[in-house]
Amino acid sequence: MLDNVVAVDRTQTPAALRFAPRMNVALAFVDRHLGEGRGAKIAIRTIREDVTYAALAERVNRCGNVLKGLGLARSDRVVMVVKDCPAFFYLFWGAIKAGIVPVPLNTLLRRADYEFMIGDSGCAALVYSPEFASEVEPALAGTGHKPRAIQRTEGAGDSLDARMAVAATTLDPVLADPEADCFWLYSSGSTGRPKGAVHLQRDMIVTSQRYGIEALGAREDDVFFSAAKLFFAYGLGNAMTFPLWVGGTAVLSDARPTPQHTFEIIQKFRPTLYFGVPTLYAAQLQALEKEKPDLSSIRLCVSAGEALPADIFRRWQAATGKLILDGIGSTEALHIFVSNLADDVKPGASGRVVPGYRARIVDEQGREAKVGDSGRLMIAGESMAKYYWNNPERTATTMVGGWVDTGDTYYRDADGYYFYCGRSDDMLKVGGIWCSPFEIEAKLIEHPKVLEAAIIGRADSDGLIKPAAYIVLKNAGDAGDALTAELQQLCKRDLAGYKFPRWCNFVSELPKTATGKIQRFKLRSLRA
Ligand code: 3UK
Repeated sequence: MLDNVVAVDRTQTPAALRFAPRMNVALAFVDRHLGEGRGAKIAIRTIREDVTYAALAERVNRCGNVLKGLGLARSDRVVMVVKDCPAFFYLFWGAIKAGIVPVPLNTLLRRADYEFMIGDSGCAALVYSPEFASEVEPALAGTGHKPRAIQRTEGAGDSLDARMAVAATTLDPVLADPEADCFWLYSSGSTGRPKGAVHLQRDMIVTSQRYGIEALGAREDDVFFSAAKLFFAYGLGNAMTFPLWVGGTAVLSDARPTPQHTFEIIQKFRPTLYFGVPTLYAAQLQALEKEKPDLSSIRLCVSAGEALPADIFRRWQAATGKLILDGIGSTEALHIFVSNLADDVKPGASGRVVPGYRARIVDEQGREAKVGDSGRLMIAGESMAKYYWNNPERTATTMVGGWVDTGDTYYRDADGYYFYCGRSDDMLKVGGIWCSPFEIEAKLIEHPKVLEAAIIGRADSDGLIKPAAYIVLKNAGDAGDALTAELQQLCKRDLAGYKFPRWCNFVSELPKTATGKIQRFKLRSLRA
């Protein structure tokens, strides 16, 4: 038993996981390392500091005590808008150890998004990095729900940092059922209204064991660097739960993951496992034409968030000699459930089912699709979110009889490889992050010259999807580059940075159904 939390029986394949009936998952990810002699080992590295496992465990306790001191109690939510830094770990695990539910939010969002999530979560506390004050503070002012406690992580005056410095260093774990609610992650829906996926105590153990160890082969001597940030389920696994599960080292950077910056981090910290998204691999490939960074520390690269085009896989292998393992994961599943493996790669495919998960492809009638026939990908396993907070309708349509509907269209070949064909809804993935067409359309029609707008995904020169707009103007004569720039500026001002339309096509009308619904699929079949 690892710290009275879980027993991993490796005599079976996949290894059998047996959870204690009363447990706290923070013990298995944080405190366990002290008992296993890793106190002096470095758990987290950043440009500013190294944090040992002993320091991590103590600061997690301090942080849990700060949250309790702020009046938070069992099952209260603490919303986190926190950059990739050690405080993210302290808050997340400190909350969990104290029985409080952490809810990390995407730090690239804007005030209207935060306003909704603060209200929807009914959070008792909100903690944010000072860098995000200009979006978070107006959101707080605008929402009807007022969290009891509001704290900046650091900076002058009252802060989490200052409170941690004077907090007690020990904390009794609040024990819970392995299937008790533990943390949430918000995921954007096709209507634009985000859904809080509620994850359970056991879920991070399942993903760390199934994908982290058994599929990826993560080990104690690995150094993990994820260009995808911690707020994203992908980054949370890559840069926090996997390293802490194997007793490895996580490298964190709060900077924007540009090619130059990621190369700098890789050269400075020499990670062995590197996690990116297709858009970044494409940008890095372009940068590699001019510079030759030393990437020799890396033994495997991973890609997820959106499909990795086979061409990027091949060019990366030619330029760096490294494999990129593409795998599909989701917020609901918490991490990757269909993946390529180091000794089993099929470029252009998402790979095969990760042991411990089950996948089905079903047709419109819910019948199993034949090999080669496309259908909806459904997934089951022990790390699935139990429900969406405050959203029984979406829970009922997405989580059906133990299966989670991914909303993706896939086919499977005779060898069990899964191939991505697109979304079953109109949602886009831009740089691996959800993007709702409705949200961009709603912003565009705020412009006084715009009558109607439709957003679809269009592949750029690397085969990666970006938003493209079809716009009907009140006065067709206004069309032109100046208006395109103005509309892009409007979106950049009010929406998360990756959501602006890269192309604006001015048209005289939009294809619609008899009931007036925009037929985005018809626009998708047009040529750019
Ligand atoms: C799409 C992919 C093709 C697909 C995620 C790894 O992306 C993650 O979670 P999200 O909830 O989005 C899930 C949706 O994204 N997708 C993700 N990976 C791939 N499509 N090929 C891929 N390799 O539409 C899926 O339904 O944001 C990824 C680990 C954890 C995650 N949460």
